[in-house]
Amino acid sequence: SLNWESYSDLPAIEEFLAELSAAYPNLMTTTVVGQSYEGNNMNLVKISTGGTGKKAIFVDGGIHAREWISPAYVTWLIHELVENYAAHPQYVDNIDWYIMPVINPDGYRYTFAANGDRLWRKTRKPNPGSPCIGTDMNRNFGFHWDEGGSSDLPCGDTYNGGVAFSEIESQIVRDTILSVAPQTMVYLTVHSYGQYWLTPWGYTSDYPADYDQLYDLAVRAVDKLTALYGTQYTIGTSTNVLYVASGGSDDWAKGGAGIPYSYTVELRDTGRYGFELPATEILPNNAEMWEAFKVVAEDVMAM
Ligand code: 0X9
Ligand code: ZN
Repeated sequence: SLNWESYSDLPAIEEFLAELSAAYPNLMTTTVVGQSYEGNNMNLVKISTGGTGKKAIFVDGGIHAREWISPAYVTWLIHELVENYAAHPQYVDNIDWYIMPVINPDGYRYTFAANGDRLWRKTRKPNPGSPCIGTDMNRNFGFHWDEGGSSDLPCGDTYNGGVAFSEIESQIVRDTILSVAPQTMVYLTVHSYGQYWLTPWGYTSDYPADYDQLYDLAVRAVDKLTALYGTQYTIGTSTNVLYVASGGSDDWAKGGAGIPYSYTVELRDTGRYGFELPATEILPNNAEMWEAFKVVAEDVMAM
């Protein structure tokens, strides 16, 4: 198992998923839903006690390679739901969880490689006619794609890919979400850093028609998070509290896939260490974020 006292590379995460699904076959299934550009597995974890017609929560992590605390939290979430199932069975008995811990596996591997780049963000597919590699998957989703806050230049760190869903990894996430969208009430995409709980939209400063509901759940979730250690999170639409950025997976999950509650969570910290968050903060980060996720799960159980 992982210990969350240090950051885990991609092979360690895959070994963790394989071991846990083998040990708890009645709770957890790991499926390879496709391969990345470089041939790494795109893993989908389903945590469920079976049955039909249950509401679902979809969680992904690692869309931005350098945001190591994201897979560290998402893998810990899997551990908490499965290995601590008996402490709170209601969260798995009543909800199907679909979790993709590392949706940009090529980039994630590159941030761990000796000849790589710790601060790499994008995918690793070469761009024809350019010396620069990679696309920002969080500018590559096809809802109001390329309507601001993304780069049309392959060398940009927020390169939108030239066309929506140019990246195989974005396509696989899109198709995986669509396959479970009818039952899915909440989409949570886990990033760092900044301590934000963000709602759509990221492509416009307009508010979604149901913003009051999105905001209400976010406030109650963040209240519980803050109650644990006092960590503050800022809540609001991506455009209004952060910046315009179109082509995000959160906007597409809501506007394209029709998932009503879609959030981007930006984990610790607020910039002291940024993407290079010390590993000693993994467990406290995870404990406080779990407080928020429980509020979300309780709401889904009542939907
Ligand atoms: O810019 C991003 O993709 C996210 N911030 S990060 O520092 N992790 O890169 C924020 C995305 C918010 N959602 C949308 N703009 N749709
Ligand atoms: Zn990010």
